[in-house]
Amino acid sequence: MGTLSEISKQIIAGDASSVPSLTQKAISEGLPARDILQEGLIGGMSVIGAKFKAHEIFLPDVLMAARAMQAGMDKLKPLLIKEDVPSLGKVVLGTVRGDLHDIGKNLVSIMLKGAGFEVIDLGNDVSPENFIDTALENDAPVVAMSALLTTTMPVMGEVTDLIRQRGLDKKLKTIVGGAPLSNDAARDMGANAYAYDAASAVDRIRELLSGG
Ligand code: B1M
Repeated sequence: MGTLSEISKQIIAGDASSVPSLTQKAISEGLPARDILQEGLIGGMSVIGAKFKAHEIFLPDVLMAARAMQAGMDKLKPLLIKEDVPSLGKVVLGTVRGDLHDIGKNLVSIMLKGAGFEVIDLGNDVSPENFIDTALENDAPVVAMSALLTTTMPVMGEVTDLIRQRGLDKKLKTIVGGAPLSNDAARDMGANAYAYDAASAVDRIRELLSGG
């Protein structure tokens, strides 16, 4: 079995002790970081999502897989983040109120930092006020929000509404992402941009800051 398949297998098994060493092995074999991420780590987590949906596994299994995935991402992080690049601008990032899913958000953070953005990561379960106040306090022009639940997605609309109510829509731009989102949903909730994955979040934020 190839190293990437082995990584997926151990994510599915929720083995946080073997995933870091396997990720290191894949790095040493010269495999590109993006392939390790996409085929190894995200590949395993997709299987977990499908099994959970089909009631073949339960929440503790998902949690163990999430820990294993995070452990692998920690190994990969130095390869995705370049040090000493001039800052392209500040981005306030978080998973919205009521939502504890943070793996995708952490990936967005890694990709943004890798591209040279300064990221103020508020973690998960972030209130609309916290997103906006943090952006203002830090003079950050972009609020980037992640949601993984259909029930928490509307909180993103609360943030865009509040930005407009406070007359901040010229100053603050919003970008949304996460599994239940789409271009249409993003437009309906008044967000300035939608990104399907972490890599395209970088491109969309670049466009937002260049006025695109
Ligand atoms: Co939960 N969960 N979960 N979960 N979980 C999902 C999301 C679910 C689809 C599973 C399923 O039923 N198949 C389902 C949601 C259904 C729905 O709303 N439609 C679900 C559910 C129901 C729940 C609970 C309600 C379960 C319960 O308690 N009964 C509960 C909710 C807790 C809460 O948040 N209040 C819950 C809990 C959990 C755990 C805590 C156990 C764990 C999260 C651990 C953690 O994050 N630290 C967990 C996990 C791991 C998942 C699945 C299996 C995997 C999510 C993940 O990390 N994927 C997920 C099923 C699935 O997605 N297939 C599921 C890997 C990650 C890299 O992908 O986060 O999608 P993702 O990020 C992607 C893109 O979406 C995008 O970029 C990334 C790729 O590059 N992206 C952005 C994300 N944010 C972005 C922001 C951007 C741009 C792109 O710009 C700002």
